[in-house]
Amino acid sequence: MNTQAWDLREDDRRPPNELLEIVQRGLRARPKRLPSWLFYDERGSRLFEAICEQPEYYLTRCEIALLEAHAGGIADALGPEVRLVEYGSGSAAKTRLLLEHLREPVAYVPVELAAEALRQSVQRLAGSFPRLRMQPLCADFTRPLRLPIPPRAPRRTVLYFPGSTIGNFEAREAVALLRKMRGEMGDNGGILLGVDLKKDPAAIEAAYNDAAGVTAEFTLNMLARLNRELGCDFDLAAFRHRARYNRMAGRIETFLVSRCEQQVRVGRMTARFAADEAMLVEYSCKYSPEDFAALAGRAGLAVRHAWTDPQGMFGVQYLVR
Ligand code: AVJ
Repeated sequence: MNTQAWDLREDDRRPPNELLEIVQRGLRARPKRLPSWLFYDERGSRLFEAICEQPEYYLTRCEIALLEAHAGGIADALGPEVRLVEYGSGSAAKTRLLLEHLREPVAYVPVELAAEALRQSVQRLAGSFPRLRMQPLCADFTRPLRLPIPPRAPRRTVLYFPGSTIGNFEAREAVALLRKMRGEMGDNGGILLGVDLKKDPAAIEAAYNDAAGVTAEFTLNMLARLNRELGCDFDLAAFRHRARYNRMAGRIETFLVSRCEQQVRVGRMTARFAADEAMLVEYSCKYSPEDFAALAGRAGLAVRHAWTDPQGMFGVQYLVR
């Protein structure tokens, strides 16, 4: 086991007063909404890992099945001597499958805000791929990245964005993010991206309402985080998780619903909630392969290859200029 203490590059982690401003702005909005990246403190990252193991949450299992079925073809599409930059790498469990098939990858750059998850994932991967240069970047992938200088010139830079995290962004934001990625990958680079596909709404809704209540705990953890980091006084027992599939919009919409009329202190601000008031905390957009190709087109990207898992639940697309 590699015990090197990875020197994480901390790009631009948000200072606490910026966090407070973001939260206050969200609570002043009508309807109230908070950004979904707030889920991923250390506990939130662990709860997300637990979500991935719930029987209803098909996304992770299907994406893994897809990689198991198509990793060779994906590696052929990407070509040799790739520098792989992973957006929101988390525990990077899927990355292993991909790295095992890539031919002579030059460097792996996981980009992740949760510092501890980043450190652990790199340590685990370094044990299995001793010759691969690990260059972890502790940063927010929605901001311009200062990518480290690769150990040797890669044939191409491929941005890996698995897990359907792109689904957390509304169409306009998703296009803006894809455009930013298009710049970072360079002329001959590409983006390998996972998207959750449209399917039976009941199956989608079940995935975000697991019977064990792990997703509900994950959603409520956002409030615990705000209490801890900003000194707010959210009463977690006074809110509940609600996730519904909006068929028109093709997305899961997750809310924290106030169980009663109440007020909460957020810095110097007092946020008032009516009974049953719903605060939006996450979108998880679902696409058909054609929908997603059209979205990518708006960012100046074309689908070079597309794969789906054997059950047709989840898609992976390789996008190029
Ligand atoms: C990590 C963003 C892909 O939207 O499915 C899981 C997060 N939220 N259950 C998703 C999540 C509730 C997940 N992504």
